[in-house]
Amino acid sequence: MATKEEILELLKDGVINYKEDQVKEASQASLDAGLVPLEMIMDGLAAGMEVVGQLYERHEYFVPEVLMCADALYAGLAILRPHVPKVAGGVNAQVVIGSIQGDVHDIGKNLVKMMFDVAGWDVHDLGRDVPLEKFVEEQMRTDSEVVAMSAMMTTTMLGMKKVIKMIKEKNPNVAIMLGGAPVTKDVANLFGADGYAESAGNAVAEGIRMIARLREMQKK
Ligand code: B12
Repeated sequence: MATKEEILELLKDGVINYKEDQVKEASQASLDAGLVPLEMIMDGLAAGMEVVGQLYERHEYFVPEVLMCADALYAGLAILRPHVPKVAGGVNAQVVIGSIQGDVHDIGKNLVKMMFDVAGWDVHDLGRDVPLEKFVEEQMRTDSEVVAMSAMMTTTMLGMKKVIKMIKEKNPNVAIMLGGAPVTKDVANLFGADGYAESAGNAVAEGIRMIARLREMQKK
């Protein structure tokens, strides 16, 4: 039987070289071997996508290759995701999440969504290329305390500032969190957001911190 390291390598290599069947087989093998699915997703699939990003930046890969890599990643995610256990005693909270208008990048957003989901949050996923007003409408419809937006392009991230303004005008008691490669803590502050996390791994902790602050402020 393959070791954990070998399976992680197969997942990573499968994403990098868009070998969808290899990713599917390695994903199933990791489940059969009782390995931790979240670790397979983060250290295998997402780690592979990070390398794809570097290849794209070095102009060794172009959009068609990257799309095939994304397909391979999603094939693995479909197998592993249902096996990521929910965290016991999660917070009772709702989050609206989506990739901002003009932005079709959704891999990072989907990983963040998964983390909120397994942490027991009610997640309202708007998908990708989400019109700015849709974030406002969905927040109001669901009365969610948190809105999380993802942007992967310097051009699209400007839309997040507009959404923050629109939401805060309608309802100041909403905590807004930003993320995505071009977004930094400084950018998030500048846009008037309440929170920022650089990876899916710390998004939930940031969400909980924001909710605690919000509830504290409401008591005053
Ligand atoms: C995959 C990819 C694509 C795929 C997207 C597939 C999909 N379904 O997502 C495809 C091929 C479709 C694509 C298209 C394009 N892409 Co592209 N793409 C990438 C690439 C290679 C990887 C992104 C990725 O998935 N990374 C892996 C995930 C796991 O990481 P992540 O997204 O950063 O997410 C993590 C964190 O950022 C964070 N996070 C993300 N969102 C959120 C949200 C919240 C709330 C929080 C808390 C955290 C958080 O947590 C995540 C997990 O830890 C990047 C290069 C790169 N280095 O990032 C370029 C990149 C983002 N693309 C780029 C460009 C320019 C394009 C195109 C315009 C190319 C073209 N000429 O057509 C189009 C744009 C289409 C559009 N309108 O959106 C540029 C953007 C440049 C910029 N700064 O503006 C990049 C940076 C490449 C480059 N260096 O030029 N792309």
